[in-house]
Amino acid sequence: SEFIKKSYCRAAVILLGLLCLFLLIGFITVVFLCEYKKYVISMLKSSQPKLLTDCQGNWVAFSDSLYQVSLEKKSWEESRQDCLQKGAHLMIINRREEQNFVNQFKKSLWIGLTDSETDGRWKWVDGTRMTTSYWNSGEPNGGRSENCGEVRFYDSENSWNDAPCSIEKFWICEKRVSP
Ligand code: MMA
Ligand code: CA
Repeated sequence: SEFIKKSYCRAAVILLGLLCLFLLIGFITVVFLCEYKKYVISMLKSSQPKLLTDCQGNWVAFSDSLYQVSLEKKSWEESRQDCLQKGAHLMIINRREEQNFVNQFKKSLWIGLTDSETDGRWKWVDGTRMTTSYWNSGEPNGGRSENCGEVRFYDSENSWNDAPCSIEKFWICEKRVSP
């Protein structure tokens, strides 16, 4: 019976040992998963400001507005939509300084100018009529087939061209800052 007692004791010790081992493995797993979760959350948090600056980036300040030249090409209408989504609008050129500013990008760019409603009656995307213009010589020449305005002959102050609205081009958004 002394032998049986010893055997039970040994079995109990082994069982307890195994139980402890399983508990330890479980504990380590839980701690590891919790720490891993904390790590992932901290990574997400620390990368957020970077993402935000990237999303809001590429805006250039000039006078009372911010301007953003696109990184891809789209039709005039899709460009207009992109600016609206960003709380902005396709660039509206009211002053000579703005005209010289946009030419400095040395890029063909859609601006917020169209005569889609009535041929020859050029309007800005805010609904105002175009009064001062910077058409290149011979432009606008597209009649009913070129109803959207672009900056194209940027080496000349008079850089505007009328082009077919469906053509995919880079574009420039404008966000008015104050008044
Ligand atoms: C292209 C087109 C027109 C523009 C002329 C100027 C050939 O057509 O962009 O809109 O008026 O070039 O040469
Ligand atoms: Ca033209």
